[in-house]
Amino acid sequence: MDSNEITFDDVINNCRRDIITSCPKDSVRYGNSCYYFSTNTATWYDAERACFIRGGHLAIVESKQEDLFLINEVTKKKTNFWLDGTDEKVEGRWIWSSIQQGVSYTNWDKLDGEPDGKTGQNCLGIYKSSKGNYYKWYDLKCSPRKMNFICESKLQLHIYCFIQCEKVVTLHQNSMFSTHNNGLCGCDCIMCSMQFGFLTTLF
Ligand SMILES: [Ca+2]
Ligand SMILES: [Ca+2]
Repeated sequence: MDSNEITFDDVINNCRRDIITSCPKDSVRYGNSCYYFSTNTATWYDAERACFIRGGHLAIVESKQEDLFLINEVTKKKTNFWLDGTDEKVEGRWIWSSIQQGVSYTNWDKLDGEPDGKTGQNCLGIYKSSKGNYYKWYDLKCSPRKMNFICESKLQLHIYCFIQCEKVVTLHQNSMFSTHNNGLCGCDCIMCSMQFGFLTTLF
């Protein structure tokens, strides 16, 4: 590598930088994820697609804490929501569809005998119990049933780096970095933005 090239480490270690974490305005943060509670309803399949288009996936629930957070939000919204779980491929073997991994933590409404749908109900939702005024996990018919849905995406991590003008700036061969004239000091300055652990946005 040319010694004049700027590496990612150079930028992180030597530049003035601002690190900002954020969720989209219509999402709620919990831990390192952003959760979007849809205002429209869709079949499980369409919900899965809608979340993918948003840059995420239907919500994956990996801990009791995360479940409590989601159920608390769902209870406030007083409606049912799809999650990412499915046992469509192998009846009774629940997996998180977007990562193709087994469901370990569960919160079925045991009082209502869930999951009870056998091959007729293969999609997972947080659903209002028929046994009381609370929400728990139900297996449900994926389609044509339409419900609201929860999308989950990674917390957006933006690292804005500013290389001072006196620094020698050259382009990295793979174009990870770009230079531009800031119009003020008449020399090349660089600003990069890091999202999801990868440099994606150049200014
Ligand atoms: Ca099933
Ligand atoms: Ca069921």
